[in-house]
Amino acid sequence: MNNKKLVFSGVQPTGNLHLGNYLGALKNFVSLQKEMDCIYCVVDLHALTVFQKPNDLQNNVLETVASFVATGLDPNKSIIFNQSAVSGHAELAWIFNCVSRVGWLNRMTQFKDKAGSDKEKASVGLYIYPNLMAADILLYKATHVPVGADQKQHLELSRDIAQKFNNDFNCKNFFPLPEPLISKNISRVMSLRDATKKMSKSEESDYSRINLKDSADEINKKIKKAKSDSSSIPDNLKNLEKKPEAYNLINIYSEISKKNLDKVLKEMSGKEYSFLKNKLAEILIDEIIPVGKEIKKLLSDKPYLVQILKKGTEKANIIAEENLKNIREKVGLI
Ligand code: AQP
Repeated sequence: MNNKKLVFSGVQPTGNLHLGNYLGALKNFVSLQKEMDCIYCVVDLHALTVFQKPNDLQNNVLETVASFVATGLDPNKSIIFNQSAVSGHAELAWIFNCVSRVGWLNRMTQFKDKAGSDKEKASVGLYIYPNLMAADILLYKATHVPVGADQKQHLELSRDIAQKFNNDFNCKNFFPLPEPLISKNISRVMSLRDATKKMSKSEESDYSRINLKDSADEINKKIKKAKSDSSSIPDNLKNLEKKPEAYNLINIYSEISKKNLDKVLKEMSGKEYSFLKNKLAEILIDEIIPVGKEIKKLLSDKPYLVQILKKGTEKANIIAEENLKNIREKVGLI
């Protein structure tokens, strides 16, 4: 077996990227680029699982590429492309639809969350989305997948599919079992309005998230309005954990300021939440505003972004076609 480490991850072009995508995924992508070969994909086929207006989808694909580059991904080092441009993703997803089991998909909590109370009305695509995600990763035989904690279950399913394929077609170690790379400090950034839910692009209220393109004024307002607590900041983690909204804000502060939680609690204990919010807004503005400016600058040169996708697609296709040739052979397709 080829033991070379290869990173693959994807981001859906479903709207403005936010602080959750930034801390849970993009920052990780950038640091991995220094150590390993990386493939980063704008997963437009995944976006279709929930209806997208065609024009919005096109703009969001380019905006996602701009966000990748603005946060530090280098298109000359990493392969950056959009999923639909490499048809192998859809082909392998079909093969995996036939390997994966209904019982496995029935356990996926994200489908339950996204489909809501009326599952009958959800698209079939939304239900089988994790099989396509397995195809995205395994088409390149990727070994490591940086994701937020919300994707851990889907990644476990990718491992199950890889394992079953290797067993069914009697080809031990053909597909690697991909490992999740989940940020240790902040794996899940929660909504600023309801800390039981993750920060998300599709959440109705814009006040629930900090978008990478927000102005300093918007960041200030959103942090000031973020749900917190009327008592003062506790001096220990155990008490903080009982207050999920406050915990989320402190966690974000800790991650951006690069101070561990104990240190932050020492600095903040006994103070009002307004003190934390002022400090948090300040460091978020310092961190996010330059990224937002760069995204806007890149978006003013769409041909450059299209060119990044074109070059990335060419590179991705070469690896995909080579692997697909072997996959078709294993399965018995002529
Ligand atoms: N709140 C979050 N905290 C930490 N990581 C997160 N990610 C997403 N939200 C958070 C990580 O970002 C990467 C890209 O995610 P995605 O955009 O492809 O899909 P998603 O997880 O479904 O993100 P959203 O914002 O919730 O999008 P919508 O609303 O369109 O479904 C992934 O690695 C994810 O873990």
